[in-house]
Amino acid sequence: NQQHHEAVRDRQTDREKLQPPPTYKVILNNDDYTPMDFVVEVLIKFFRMDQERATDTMLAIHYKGRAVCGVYSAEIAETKVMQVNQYAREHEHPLLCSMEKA
Ligand code: TYC
Repeated sequence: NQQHHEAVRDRQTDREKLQPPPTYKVILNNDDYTPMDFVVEVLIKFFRMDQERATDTMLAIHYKGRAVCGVYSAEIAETKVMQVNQYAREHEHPLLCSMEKA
């Protein structure tokens, strides 16, 4: 019957429907060439940080290799990664932004 077909078509289980949507950490990775000032600019422009927090985060990446810059839904995280990587390429810097499940 109709209800059976709806249940078969909608493969998301009742248990899954109760879970909050997954979130993703958006990460900036260190490299040897991207200027520090450019990384600070990126953190302000794309991650809505103020100058002080952006500077602290840039230095954490520089000394530790990477840092989480924000945690977002899948769609927002994917958009941040694409926008930051495009902005870095446009300015001919090797800066790499990536994401992983939170
Ligand atoms: N390591 C870079 C330098 O010394 C600075 C840098 C910081 C690069 C953070 C990337 O995500 C980064 N110029």
